[in-house]
Order: sequence, then C-alpha cells, then structure tokens
Amino acid sequence: MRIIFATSNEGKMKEIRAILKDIDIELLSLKDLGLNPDIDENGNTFEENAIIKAKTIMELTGEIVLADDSGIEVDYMNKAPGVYSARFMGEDTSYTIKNQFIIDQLKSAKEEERTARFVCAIACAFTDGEIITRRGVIEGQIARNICGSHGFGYDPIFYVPEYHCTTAEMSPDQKNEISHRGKALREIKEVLKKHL
Ligand code: ITT
Repeated sequence: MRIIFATSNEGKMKEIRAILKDIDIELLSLKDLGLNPDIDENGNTFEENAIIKAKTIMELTGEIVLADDSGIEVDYMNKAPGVYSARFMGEDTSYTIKNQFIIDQLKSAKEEERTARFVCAIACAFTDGEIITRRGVIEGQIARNICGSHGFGYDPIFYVPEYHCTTAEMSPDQKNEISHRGKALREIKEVLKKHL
C-alpha cells in the first residue's frame, strides 16, 4: 500500500521513516512526488492544521495521506510559539537565533517556571473522506544553554529531566521512543495496520 506523508520538513521525515519502518507500506514524501504545495495552515490547533495538510494532499493525489502538525509550547511565554513554531520569528530565521531568543526570554524564570512540551498531531486522510487524528506529547523544560546537534528545530533547548539531556543530545532512536511524534505515530500505525 502506498501512503503519502504530507511534509516538506526533512527532519520530521527522517523520524517518520524510522518510526514507520516496520510496517509494510511504501511511504512517499512530498519531495518524492515532486510536490511543493503552498498550504495555508490557518487552523487554531495542531489537529486542525494536520487535517488541513492531510486533506489537501489526499484531494490532490487521491491516495491515503498522513500529515504532522507539531510545535513547542513554552509555559513562561503563555504556551507560545505553539502552532506558530515553524513561523516564529520568521520562517527563514535560523534556529540558533530562535532558540537563543527563547532562552533569553526565560532569563528570570525560576526552575519550576521553565516547563515546556512538544506536541504532535498526526492526521490520516483516507480516500473515502474519513479522517482520524492522534496526539502525542512529551513534557520537558527549556534548557539554560543550547545543547546537542541531533534532531532539528527546538531540540537543542528541549531538556528532558528524566534523561538529563536535551532531545538534540539523544540518539535518533532514543528520541523517537519517547517523543511526541513517536507516540502519535505509533498510535496511527495501529490504525493503519487494521486498515491493511
Ligand atoms: P510541514 O508543515 O511541511 O510538515 P513544518 O516545519 O512547517 O513542516 P509545522 O508547521 O508542523 O511543520 O511546524 C513544526 C515546527 O515545530 C518545526 O518546524 C519545528 O520548529 C518545531 N518542532 C516540531 N517537532 C519538533 C521536534 O521533534 N524537534 C524540534 N522541533 C520541533
């Protein structure tokens, strides 16, 4: 069975391929299909945006489509950047700048005020119009310094106390095992297995 993953984010796609590697599907990215759609992600929640992406590409291709909408919620910043995580400070601003900005915002924050979470909503749009979503969350803190070079985006400032490191310091397998994306996608995998 062919399934399209509607993302243009290479970092996400790498993790998605690893998490879905044990099911018998041909997984194609937008890049594999030569598609570069400009989708207006105007939803208010991660689920709404994931549905917009999955539905748009399902209608364009006529195939089963998965989509991921995710981001980081920083409690000290009133849960920003949230659904705006990719667009925060401008889509083309480097993550070194974005990550340092967040660290600076929390300069006066007490230890217990440094809480944050990664959230991931995955939507699956079937060709008969049915759409399902699953959400995964990982709780953590904003690190005091940028640390680690694995992963992408906000990983170098997302500190997981239980592991004493940021998600950018974890191996890819370790991150996938505990991450928001890993949790949401493993639930979707069970739904897909039933569908298969
Ligand atoms: P697509 O819409 O093409 O999938 P995108 O990067 O625009 O790619 P989102 O709108 O879902 O995707 O924004 C997600 C952003 O949240 C992403 O660009 C990162 O900045 C951040 N993010 C999500 N998951 C992350 C993770 O596992 N590690 C670090 N940052 C993450």
